[in-house]
Amino acid sequence: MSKSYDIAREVYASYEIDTEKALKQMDEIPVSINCWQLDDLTGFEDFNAVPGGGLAATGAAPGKPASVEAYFKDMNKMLALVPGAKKLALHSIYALTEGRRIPRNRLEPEHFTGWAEYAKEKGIGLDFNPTYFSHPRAASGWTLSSPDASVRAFWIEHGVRCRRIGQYLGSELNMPCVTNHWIPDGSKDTRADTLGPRERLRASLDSIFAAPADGTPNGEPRPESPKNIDSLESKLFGLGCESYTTGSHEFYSNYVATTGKAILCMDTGHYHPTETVSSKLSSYYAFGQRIMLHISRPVRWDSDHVPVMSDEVAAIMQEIKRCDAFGRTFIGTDFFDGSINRIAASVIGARTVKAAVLHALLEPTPLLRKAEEEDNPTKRLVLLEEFKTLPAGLVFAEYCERHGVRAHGWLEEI
Ligand code: RNT
Ligand code: ZN
Repeated sequence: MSKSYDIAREVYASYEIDTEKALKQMDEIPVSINCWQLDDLTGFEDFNAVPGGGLAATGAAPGKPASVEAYFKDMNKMLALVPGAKKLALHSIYALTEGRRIPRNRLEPEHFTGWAEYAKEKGIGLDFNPTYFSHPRAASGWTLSSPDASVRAFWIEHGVRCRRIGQYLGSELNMPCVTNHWIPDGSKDTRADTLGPRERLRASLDSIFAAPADGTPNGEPRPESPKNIDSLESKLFGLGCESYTTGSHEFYSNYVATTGKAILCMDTGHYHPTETVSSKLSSYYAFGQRIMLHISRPVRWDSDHVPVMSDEVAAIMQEIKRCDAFGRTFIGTDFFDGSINRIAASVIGARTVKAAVLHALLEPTPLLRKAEEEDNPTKRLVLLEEFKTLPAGLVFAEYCERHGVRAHGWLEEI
């Protein structure tokens, strides 16, 4: 135990906060790191692929992996530099097929056995994402809400298969896998018909979720702790899709609330610039909802920069803590920046999110509550400001050391 941690422990104790308890809680709050930062969302289907669906990874930093082997080498390095409980969020285009081209509507759990083994070896969990973009069948800009029934059928089958893969990954690792569905559908210019695509999306989702991912026949009791949890990710707009997005926040909020078949995924880059995810959370918790998060950093728009310790990232974690909702919130990252070292980018984003979680766990929330109950907003504000500069960084350094990861100077290892 370092001298600086000892000092931090004393400081927090004077605010009635037990740093040891916070460090223990960290082991139960994994951060799910998006696997696609390492290669600009290229995936293993085609090493020359560029992302579609209005997504763009910009930057020309050297070292982008050009083979599965090179990718895993980078992944090993990245995981070794992020302390503590982790998951990896995979995309279906990262299937391990030994060079065989498997159509997306033919993907099977067996194409992810390699990932399950890898995760077991590393002691981490896995989340999953169907890839409803970067594909000729998505070239029109419409997938699950397409007017073309054969296009919809193709992507419905992809969704069904991805849920089964999620179920497989969750069972193998004995930890729920969140299978997150994001679709790019929308329109560059004003639409006369905004309802049609949404009705089609609703029907497509109903088909995808019709059968339980675990293979339980419909109508039979489901296992109490399903190994696959589906989430639906909304968005405001994408490149080339500025005027209308089928899967809006309101659309998925309603789908989730009325069907109970999935949970909502909120990406911090997917709202109007003055809207915050932190301010939305408790409205979902109040209805017993669970939430999946994509922590990203929008810069003026949904730009997917590397997350930093912004007011909003700190506020999201504080809000989860204040609502006592870490148990029903899945925290993940989503960014892709090719302008800086890609491994370091992943490490920065993941460590930042973890540090924000720890910072929130160390918040002397009961003292704030007390000031509020005493109707003393002056004291509340004094405390809020004081807490911002307590030595959370020293506790995070201790967390890193206990997990065998360098607190400082880790960049030298890349
Ligand atoms: C896109 C969504 C989605 C993707 C990933 C690659 O705007 O944020 O989560 O970034 O699926
Ligand atoms: Zn996202």
